[in-house]
Amino acid sequence: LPDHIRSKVQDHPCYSEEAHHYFARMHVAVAPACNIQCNYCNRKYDCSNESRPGVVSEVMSPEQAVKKTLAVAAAIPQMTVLGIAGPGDPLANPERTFETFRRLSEEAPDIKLCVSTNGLSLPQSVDELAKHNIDHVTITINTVDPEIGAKIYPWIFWENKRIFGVEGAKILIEQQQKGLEMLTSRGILVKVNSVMIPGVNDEHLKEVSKIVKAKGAFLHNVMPLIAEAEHGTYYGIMGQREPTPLELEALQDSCSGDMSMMRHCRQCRADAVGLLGEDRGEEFTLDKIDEME
Ligand code: CLF
Ligand code: SF4
Repeated sequence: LPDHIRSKVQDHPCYSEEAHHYFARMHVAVAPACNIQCNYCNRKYDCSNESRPGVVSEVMSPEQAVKKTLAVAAAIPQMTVLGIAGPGDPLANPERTFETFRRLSEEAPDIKLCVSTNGLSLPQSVDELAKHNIDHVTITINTVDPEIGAKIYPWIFWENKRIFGVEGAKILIEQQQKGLEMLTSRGILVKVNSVMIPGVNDEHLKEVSKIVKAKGAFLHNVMPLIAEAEHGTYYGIMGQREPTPLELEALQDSCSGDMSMMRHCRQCRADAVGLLGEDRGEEFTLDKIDEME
């Protein structure tokens, strides 16, 4: 890797396989609203852009989020990255998300800032992201084909209207691709997350991988659909099956070409704290942070 990129990824547990053994990340759940509907969403729990269903995250204010970040940073020195990943879409909550980033870039300039989004509001957010020195952006891109998109996204909320089906999916896809190009042209590292949905986008994700790589994405993370009916997702209720571990691995292999594939994702919750796969969120609830003071 060139030096300027290595310095950005060497202590980021998601962007570097090596780093995830030594460095921790934390998420603050400051973003409750969302501007699209995904058929795999379990927002009752957390945004499934990245998140594993659990109990719902404790939604906090930017002020509380900063307080929590500083407390965790003091307790866990390996915590190098602060991410906002839900429980809705961070960029659908721009005041809350950017207020948190602004304060952290002032109060904790050594912590890397990271954000994960469905991409609908990305193009209009790129300037603001660059302003706060956000070097790591994840876009969840599940398709580049509006017909497939209509099977994944029943609607989007766009310019004060709900737009359904193929028409909505087309706008979402255009915004995601435009946002990706804007970020990579500014040298911001972009990771693309894709949810593998058997029979819906599994074959198609190879094409997605080629396209996002050609546009300069740094890493592609193909994650398995989580569709447990008890979490009330549309797919869960409709009996959509999840991929098997072997199917997931085969797809990751066939996407790998010469773009790096992320294979150590743990589908974290929107309030995860600690090394990947470790969740120390319970140690740092707002109540407990108040007690620490
Ligand atoms: Fe969080 Fe995501 Fe940033 Fe990482 S998680 S916002 S890039 S700091 Fe990482 Fe967790 Fe997988 Fe996400 S293991 S779900 S890829
Ligand atoms: Fe749910 Fe996230 Fe999709 Fe929004 S982007 S509908 S929160 S999975």
